[in-house]
Amino acid sequence: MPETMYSIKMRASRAGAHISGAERIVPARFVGQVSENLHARALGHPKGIPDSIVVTTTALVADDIIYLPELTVTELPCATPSQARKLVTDLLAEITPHSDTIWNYLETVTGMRGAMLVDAETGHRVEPDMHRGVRASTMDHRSSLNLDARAQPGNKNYVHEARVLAAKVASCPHVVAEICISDDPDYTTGYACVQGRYHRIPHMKAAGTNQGTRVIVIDRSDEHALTEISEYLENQAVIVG
Ligand code: WAQ
Ligand code: MG
Repeated sequence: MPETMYSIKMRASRAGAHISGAERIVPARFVGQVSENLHARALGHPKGIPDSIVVTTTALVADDIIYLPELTVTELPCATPSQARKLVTDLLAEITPHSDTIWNYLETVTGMRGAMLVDAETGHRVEPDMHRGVRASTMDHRSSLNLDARAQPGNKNYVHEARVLAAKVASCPHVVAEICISDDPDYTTGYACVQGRYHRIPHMKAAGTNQGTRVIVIDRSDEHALTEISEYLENQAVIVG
């Protein structure tokens, strides 16, 4: 019998405020080691020491897992946040008249566990829970399937994790774009993924601030769009790579 795959989700908080979260999908034999690594990661996060770390481990049905290729990445030259603003708003202009409103969300909203959902047609935020946002979950990179669990570091691999999340979000029905700025104070490279094209953008924010967030721009014309998006992003198991 093939080995059962498990989804492992970690979230860490202090006094109810989100500090960090992570998602993995690994075969049964790696569950123990990966849980340990996720605890180490929660305890070592630059945003502070958590008073709660929740790790949830759930078995997956093999046939329910979707396998996606990596997105093609273009790195755009960018030296300052104001250049980033121009790059991002120009890219978004392809899909919405509200690119300035969206940049404003990116610069002012922070501290969410998940992403904002923004209606491309109105520029309004439409996520059901404005405090939490919608969280993409149940996903991992293919390299997790054959890792030597002892060699896996507890640290966050920003590039890998962002690519996995962006590939899952880009494959979600009704999604037209996603823009991301890390809330980790020293990670200033972000991205804008528009219609499946991933643009990596350095210096999206000034170093040293906790400001960071994600916006997912959606086409809401289908009446079921919001529920389908939340269901897919949170629960559909996806392995990328
Ligand atoms: N689902 C939805 N939104 C999320 C998720 C998730 N699983 N994880 C984080 N967010 C939101 C949340 O509001 C965070 O505050 C914000 O995104 C930033 O998350 O090529 O590290 O994990 O080098 O800090 C980009 C790397 C790294 C680009 C982004 O984001 C590259 C990063 P962070
Ligand atoms: Mg972060």
